[in-house]
Amino acid sequence: MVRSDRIAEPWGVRTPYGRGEKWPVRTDMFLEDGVRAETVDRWVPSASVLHSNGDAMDIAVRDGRVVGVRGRADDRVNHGRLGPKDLFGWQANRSAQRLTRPLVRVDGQLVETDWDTAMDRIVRHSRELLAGPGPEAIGFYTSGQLFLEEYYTLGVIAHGAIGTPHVDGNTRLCTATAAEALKESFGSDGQPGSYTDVDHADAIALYGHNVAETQTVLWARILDRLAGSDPPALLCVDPRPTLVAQHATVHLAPLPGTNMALMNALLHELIAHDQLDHEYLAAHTVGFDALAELVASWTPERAGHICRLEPREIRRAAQLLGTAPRLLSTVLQGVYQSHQATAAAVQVNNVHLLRGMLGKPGCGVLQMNGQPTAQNTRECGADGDLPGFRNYANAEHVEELARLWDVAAEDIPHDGPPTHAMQMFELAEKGSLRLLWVSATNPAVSLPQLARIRRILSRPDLFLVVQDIFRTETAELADVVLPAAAWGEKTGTFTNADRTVHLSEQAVVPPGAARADLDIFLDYARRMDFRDRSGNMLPPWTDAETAYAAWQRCSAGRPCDYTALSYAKLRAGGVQWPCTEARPDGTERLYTDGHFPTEPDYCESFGKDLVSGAPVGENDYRAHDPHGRGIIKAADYQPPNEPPSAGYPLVLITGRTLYHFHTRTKTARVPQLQDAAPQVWVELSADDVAPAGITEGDLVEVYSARGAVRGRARITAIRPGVVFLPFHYGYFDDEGEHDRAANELTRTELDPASKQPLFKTAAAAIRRIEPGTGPAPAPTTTASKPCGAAVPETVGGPAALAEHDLGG
Ligand SMILES: Nc1nc2c(c(=O)[nH]1)N[C@H]1C(S)=C(S)[C@@H](COP(=O)(O)OP(=O)(O)OC[C@H]3O[C@@H](n4cnc5c(=O)[nH]c(N)nc54)[C@H](O)[C@@H]3O)O[C@H]1N2
Ligand SMILES: Nc1nc2c(c(=O)[nH]1)N[C@H]1C(S)=C(S)[C@@H](COP(=O)(O)OP(=O)(O)OC[C@H]3O[C@@H](n4cnc5c(=O)[nH]c(N)nc54)[C@H](O)[C@@H]3O)O[C@H]1N2
Ligand SMILES: [Mo]
Repeated sequence: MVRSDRIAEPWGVRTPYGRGEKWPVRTDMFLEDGVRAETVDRWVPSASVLHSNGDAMDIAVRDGRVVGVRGRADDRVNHGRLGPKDLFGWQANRSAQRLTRPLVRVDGQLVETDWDTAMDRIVRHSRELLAGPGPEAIGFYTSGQLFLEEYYTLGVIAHGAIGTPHVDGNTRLCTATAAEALKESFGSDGQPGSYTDVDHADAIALYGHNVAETQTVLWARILDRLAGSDPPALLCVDPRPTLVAQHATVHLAPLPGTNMALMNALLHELIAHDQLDHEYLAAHTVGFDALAELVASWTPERAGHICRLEPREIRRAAQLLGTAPRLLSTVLQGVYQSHQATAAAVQVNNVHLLRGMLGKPGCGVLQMNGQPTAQNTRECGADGDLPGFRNYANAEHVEELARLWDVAAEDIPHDGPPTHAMQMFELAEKGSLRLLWVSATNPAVSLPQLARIRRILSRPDLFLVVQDIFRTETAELADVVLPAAAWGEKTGTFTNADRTVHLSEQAVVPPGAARADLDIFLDYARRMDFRDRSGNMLPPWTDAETAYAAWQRCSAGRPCDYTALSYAKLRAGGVQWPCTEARPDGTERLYTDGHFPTEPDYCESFGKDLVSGAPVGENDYRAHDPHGRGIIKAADYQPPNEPPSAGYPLVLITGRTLYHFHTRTKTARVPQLQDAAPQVWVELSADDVAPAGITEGDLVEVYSARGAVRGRARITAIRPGVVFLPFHYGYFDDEGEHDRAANELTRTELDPASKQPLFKTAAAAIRRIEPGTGPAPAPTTTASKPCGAAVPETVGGPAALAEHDLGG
């Protein structure tokens, strides 16, 4: 056992390996002071819920309390490794600020109450609305952080029992574009690739994906390849100097919002140099000619002018993509939350279709997820889509669900695309959505244009239910607050970004009267007395394992088939879906035979126009039946709708830092993590601060047409003309001030196809408020690394010492 400061060294020690070798084991562990592995009572299998990587771990329990975590050496995802949030994050569960009793609003104040009182209020309101305006007055806004069993239960309640079309997850803000891009190209959601592609790749291209900070263990895997023999070449497309950029063979820092121009130029180059797999194209794809025609004029010169990149750098990037024998690509928020999100994400799929690089070791596409359980929100229909990747526009798919749930097909809303999150807020703004039930998400900090969101959530005619583990900014606006059990206090499964399913079992009891989200949803269904056509309770299940069994039946025959994946099997470690009798050990890579789920009777979606977002009709789709081939879809570049201007000369982007998770309800309550990034900061380039006389640590104001945020300036190697704000800082621990949440500045604009908000392209300006008294409170170990000024290194000290064991 060796100990190291995992705040100072977030990725831990290197364990180099060569191409095609097995990634060595390194078991990481962090236990509370005074506890040793030998003195732990029980180890309970689970996986991380602070990102999408699915790092498997055992929860250490002593005297009925969580006292630490240890990575699982035998799990396919992490081979024992854990990141800083995995190692330290569990401490939030034990915070004295956990919600322990339901709250209801009485005379304007939230007061503690019992479950009967709180649930009765919700039931009374639901009944009134169902009897009056009807199901469409009720909406559910959920998460990417609950468990599969909870989403499926919520999905059945919303789609099957109530029959409202208004159900979505915060996955709309997160990976709606990933899902849409996979449907557009391959006919269904579902990640083609696998993390093991990192072990085989000759080149890895990362588009708007700061993997070093957002999936630290996946980055450790890449770092270990880079340290071994035959390291892969890296292409990084990101306007910030992330660690990925620093390790890249080619780093392109395009002007935010111009991904589509760049992608078309890269495709142009592949075609111009005939770096194509003609056999694969002919046998397994449709749509090549239209793409070739569209990108013909997209020379590196033309794109370079728009992206403000050197044409020769674009050529180098294309050369890297075009010559790699095995190419792995990853895509995340720099694409999904930027202008032309779906269109650009689809072009990454196109690179792989053109080069025939799918379904083979080292040749994956990872249209990444962000949240730990976002895949399940999508699979189970809690994002509005129908469960099991069923197609709302396919009558037989709707019938199939109606049979499974024993309800009438016409009672399952399927007239058009599901209501997306921002549309639900708009309906509430207009007064037609009257009950909004928010579970495991904090929209008062995470949605764009917060002043508007606060107004909507505060409307007297909106009955707001908030189900959370803490009293968040959103909870403060609620009519009823329900205290939920957290990870470690309840049982359920979830699926990471490479389709690996983990079981997370209850390790300890929840605090006070807090209850598992599953139990809360089922309690609501019972109190509402929802019934199926035969008069049985709907949903009929009673606990996590029976909910899971029902889900297995729902998934049967669909791309995300879980039928042979029992809890018992999952206790041994993560397994990738589909997992069926024919494939009892799961499936490492999809589409190994070049066959895609694009048949009209089977596909999840008939697709959309990438530019307008208009759905393609069934007849149109059938007329161009792809017959199981991959669909190459082209799109032209369009300039962003809010380009920099004289008044707002900078492009504002927002995102994450390594040490915090989202709105910090958990990570602000973990000393090691909070101390590493205690306050908001503003990342600026030296070129942009010089005229304003701003230096490191000065208090500056960033303002847009929507609002203003104040923070300390951090001067970095970010591309000139761009300002970056971390979006983590709400106001629950900041005396109610509204001047530090990035979303005060962002716009309500959505990608036309995925309806994902564009958190990464707005115009802004800066001004200096007052001189600083020291450096900005930003980490030095990450993309916020300072350039120029002498700033003390970010360290965690003795409290952040964690152990690792290379023994295996
Ligand atoms: N530490 C930590 N890890 C997390 C999370 C967290 O909160 N903290 N959240 C999890 C979740 S839910 C998610 S969705 C993921 C997100 O993970 P990432 O997508 O990796 O994180 P972001 O910081 O949102 O954005 C990534 C990068 O996009 C770049 N970018 C901005 N605009 C553009 C553009 O127009 N084009 C290009 N090419 N790049 C651009 C930014 O500079 C930024 O470095 O992280 C997951 N992991
Ligand atoms: N400007 C800007 N805005 C963004 C982004 C960005 O990059 N820039 N990224 C977007 C993305 S990708 C995402 S994913 C969202 C995230 O936005 P949110 O979902 O709002 O962020 P979280 O802080 O993760 O909120 C999750 C909530 O669930 C609670 N919770 C945790 N576990 C449980 C549980 O088991 N049960 C219940 N009931 N509650 C639980 C937490 O306490 C917390 O309040 O933000 C989006 N907003
Ligand atoms: Mo996300």
